[in-house]
Amino acid sequence: MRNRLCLATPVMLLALFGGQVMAADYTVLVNKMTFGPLPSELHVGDTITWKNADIFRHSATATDKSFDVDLPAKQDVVMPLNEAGEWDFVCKFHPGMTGTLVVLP
Ligand SMILES: [Cu+2]
Repeated sequence: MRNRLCLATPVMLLALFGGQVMAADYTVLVNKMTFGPLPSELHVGDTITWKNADIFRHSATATDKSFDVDLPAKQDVVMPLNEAGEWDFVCKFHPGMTGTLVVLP
């Protein structure tokens, strides 16, 4: 029992604090025609759940067209982060809605 604990602890710590070891899901609230704050520590393998609380359809569309996520009214849409990079994005229906997505390796 004691040996098993000694082995398990470093693995658990790595999983908890390694950042890149465990994928995480982050929720970004889209509300009142605004994208909520994006997490600062997004990594490849994580997912974003866009939660559109508005009665309007929105989108999260990269200005370089790398991604284009449709966000129907009152729905959640999951977006996997498959690539590291930095993208400015906009709602294609409401060009005043903007944000920047930064994904670390
Ligand atoms: Cu919109």
